[in-house]
Amino acid sequence: MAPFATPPIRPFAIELDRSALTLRPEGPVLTRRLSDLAGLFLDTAAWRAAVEDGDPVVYTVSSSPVPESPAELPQSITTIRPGDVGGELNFTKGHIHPRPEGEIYLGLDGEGGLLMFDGTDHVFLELSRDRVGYIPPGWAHRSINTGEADYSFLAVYPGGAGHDYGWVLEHGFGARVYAGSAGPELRPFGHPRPEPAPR
Ligand code: M6P
Ligand code: ZN
Repeated sequence: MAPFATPPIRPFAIELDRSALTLRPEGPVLTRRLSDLAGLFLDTAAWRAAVEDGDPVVYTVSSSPVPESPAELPQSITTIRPGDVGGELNFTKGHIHPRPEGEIYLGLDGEGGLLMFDGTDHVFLELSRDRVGYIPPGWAHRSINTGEADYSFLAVYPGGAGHDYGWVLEHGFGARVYAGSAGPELRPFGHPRPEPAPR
């Protein structure tokens, strides 16, 4: 048998609860509020005002118990609440994998999409229910709720890939997604970076 950094876990079934949008058995659950997304929305004044006005939950990530260890394939369901900050639609922080490895997303419920950026090019994929998005190695990825209800998707990713959030603060995503009168509008960069958030 191949050597493992941590002992591999035993085979088991995971149930995807389509109504609760959770995985069972459940592992860690992460909740990210607006204050956790400092420095990411372009309109810093609108972001600060919304943080002071209740600091709403923007998204939750419900994982199975498969650990984030090399050679494992953890999964999670992310649910992003609808809304915007200064017109910019709610999103996940977004990250790039320090170890360049791919990832798979499956749209489960609601309307949303996947924005990817390799430092030069950006790609936006609409990813509603039953569409699979492929994130190649070397592409930063962020999900966006473009609808008026919760948006949920399943992610399956290499457990040793890691999450680099600093790269996103430094490089952005090449585009931002806004609520437009005729639906979501992708606005390519050219925008200044937001002011640094206060500590
Ligand atoms: C998906 C996966 C996770 C990620 C989560 C939230 O479920 O890509 O690895 O943690 O989305 O995204 P972020 O880490 O960018 O906040
Ligand atoms: Zn990832």
